Amino acid sequence: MKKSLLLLLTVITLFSACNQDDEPIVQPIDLTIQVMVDESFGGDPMANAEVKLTNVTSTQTFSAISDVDGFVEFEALPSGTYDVVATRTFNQEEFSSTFGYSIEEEEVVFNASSPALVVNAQTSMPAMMTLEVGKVGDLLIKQVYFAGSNTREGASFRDQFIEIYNNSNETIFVDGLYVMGAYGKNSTRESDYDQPNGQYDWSQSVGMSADGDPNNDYFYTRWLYQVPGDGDDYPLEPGESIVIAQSAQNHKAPFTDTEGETISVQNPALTVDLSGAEFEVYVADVISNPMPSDIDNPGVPNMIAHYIFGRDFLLDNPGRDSYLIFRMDGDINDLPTYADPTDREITSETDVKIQVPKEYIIDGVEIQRAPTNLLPKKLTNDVDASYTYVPGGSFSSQSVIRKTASQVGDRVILKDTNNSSEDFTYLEMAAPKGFAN
Ligand SMILES: [Ca+2]
Ligand SMILES: [Ca+2]
Repeated sequence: MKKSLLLLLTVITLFSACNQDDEPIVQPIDLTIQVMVDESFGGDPMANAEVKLTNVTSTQTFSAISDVDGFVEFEALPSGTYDVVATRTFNQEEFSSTFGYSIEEEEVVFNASSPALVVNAQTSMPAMMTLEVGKVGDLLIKQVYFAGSNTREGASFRDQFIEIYNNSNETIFVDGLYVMGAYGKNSTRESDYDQPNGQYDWSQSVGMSADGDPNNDYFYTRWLYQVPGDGDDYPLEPGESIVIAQSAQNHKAPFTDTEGETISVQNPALTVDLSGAEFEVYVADVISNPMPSDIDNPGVPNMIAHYIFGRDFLLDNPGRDSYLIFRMDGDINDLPTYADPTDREITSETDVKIQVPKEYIIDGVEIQRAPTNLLPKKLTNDVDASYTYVPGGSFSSQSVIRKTASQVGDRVILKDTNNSSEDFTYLEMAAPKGFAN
């Protein structure tokens, strides 16, 4: 018995030796890999990542799933060179519950690869893999200060601003971004030109020739401005924002208006310092009767005006505007324009609105005056399922602001479920670059 076992072992040894030819003897190695996520998503260990190893010589494969600390272990792995691939796939629901913002894609796949990992006794453990992903998320409307501040003690409505935030994981150039107030019916009075929801029925607009549904596939301009730049002038890092001011002045301190008068406030605590705004609207060079407070701060680039409402960048201070940001290739002036459907006789004097395709929209927020005083919605439910408002109303110094969903590393991720009653709250005192929580 003993003899035959010995013989068998000898045979195996000989067989192995022959089979291995001149290759070195392979030692089994216990390999530990830790899977991390990219810094833009916090740089933390990533659980539930699939790690797949392929031996580049034998093509033998091994795979395992990372634990809560991002670790995977492969026991008694033949030493050699391996192609290592790690992936972590999130569906929409899992992504938004993990990171706090919704995605348009069906799923997001994070990847890491190490095409030639040498696994032997000298391999340092754990071997690190960092999962990366393409751009996830986009620009968001973060804060809208439409209410303005007390007309006697504050700055009235000249201190209004909009803040736009990079909620993605990559730098975005804001050059060319359009910022728009959506036009719509601001009364509940019925007319022959309404949709069932009370909003204008644009299909009845004189000369309407749009492809698709004029009411649900397009928005119409109440005002429209565009960030200047050639495409590479205004980079915005993840977690950073731009403030677009009506007038980029420190509204807390006295300043001189275009008529040489001093503008000052009795109670600086009611208003905001917009002298550090990234952009401002200046229309005094295009319209004949600008607000006296429409001053050009030479240190702050001016927005390009495409469609002006009123005498400056006037946001409806009771809260009857809704706001959109979008991008488009080509010339905005090539888009068709239509009068609102109650306007039945079109002349050269008719105020026609630019028709903006919904497919261009990046983000939108519907504003109302109060839950007890609702107007027909201007935005479609897929852009904003509900609305937000400031409880203090006009001249209250309050702003609507997006809630913070999560923080990964230094990057604050804002909540975005395309439902502003969920995504927004308000600040008692508007705060450029501030956060809600
Ligand atoms: Ca201005
Ligand atoms: Ca300026």
